[in-house]
Amino acid sequence: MNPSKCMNLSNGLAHRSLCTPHHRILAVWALLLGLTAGFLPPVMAAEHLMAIQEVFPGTLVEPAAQYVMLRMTSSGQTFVNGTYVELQDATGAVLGRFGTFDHNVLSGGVFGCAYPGCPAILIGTTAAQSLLGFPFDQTVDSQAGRRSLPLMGGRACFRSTFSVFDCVAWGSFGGTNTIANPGNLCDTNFGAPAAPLSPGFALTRKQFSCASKENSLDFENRFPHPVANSGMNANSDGDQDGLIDVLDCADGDTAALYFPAPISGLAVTGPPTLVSWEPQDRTSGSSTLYDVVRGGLLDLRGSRSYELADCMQNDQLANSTADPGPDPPEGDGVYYLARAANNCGPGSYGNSSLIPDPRDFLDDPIKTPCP
Ligand SMILES: [Ca+2]
Ligand SMILES: [Ca+2]
Ligand SMILES: [Ca+2]
Repeated sequence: MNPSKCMNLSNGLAHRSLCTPHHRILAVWALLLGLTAGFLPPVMAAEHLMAIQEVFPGTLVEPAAQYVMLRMTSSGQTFVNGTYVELQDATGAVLGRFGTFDHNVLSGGVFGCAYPGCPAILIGTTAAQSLLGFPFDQTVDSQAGRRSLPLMGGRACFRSTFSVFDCVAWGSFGGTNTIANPGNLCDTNFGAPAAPLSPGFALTRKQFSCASKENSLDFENRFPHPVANSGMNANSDGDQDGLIDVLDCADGDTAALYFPAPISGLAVTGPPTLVSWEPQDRTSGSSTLYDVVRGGLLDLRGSRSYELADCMQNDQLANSTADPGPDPPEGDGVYYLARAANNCGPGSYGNSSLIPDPRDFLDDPIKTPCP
């Protein structure tokens, strides 16, 4: 027995134990542990070396299809059970949780891996899982107190009960974008907020530096590219227009992206009368065009249908149009409805709560005033 080995132990009890005749068995265990340690990452049972990589608020058509993708920045960050994504509103007040992990993940990656070469972890809604078409690592729908991502301004932080590991703020967030109790040795000041969340896009990390984090420089809105911990994904993009096949309405046409959504933000200003709406070319592609129909309110009230509507603009490129027509007579008014179309076909003028829906006439490919 080597007395010097005994002296290295600080605990007297352990000292006696190691210096008993069992020391040879203990020495074999130590040898095994030493060998094993050579094949495993230096940090075991960890979750703190993680960065938020994508924040996806859903699409114009499916706003409930939301996910957050985390990315390990070192190997072995698999012990996520109990960790969660916390959400704050634009003032920095805690809204609740986007979701909580109720289990660990399997893949810790290759020893020595670094961002973005280590495994991802995907947490989101079943609507997002269905939209993307492959299993997420954690679905969150039924979790108590869950909140959706605040679109215009907010902050998401990946954290455990006592430590915060990474945050991204966006849009109009005006709260404090720092953390007090970092769970790693990375930058604790995340700087200015990134761009607002935008339906159809994932707020995507384009660079990672543990020592220097700046949300406004590190993130931008790109089309989503989610990956699960196993590496499973649906990220093939046949026409290379940036929108993956499962979301692309035409996989062989770079001028068409998402199928057109119902128009939002329809407004009338004037005089002179100008009708405008939210453009969809960023989400539906360069082939996006708009139809605008116009009719009289007294006609609409009398007939309870849109069959007297006129086509005011057909297949127009701009997201606004002037109405040079005369003002309606006193006691009457003018209504406008618009839809988007792209190379995949026309979208809808929208739906009312009535059955049958009077707008079905406008959406009918044969009867519609602006074919
Ligand atoms: Ca595509
Ligand atoms: Ca396409
Ligand atoms: Ca048309």
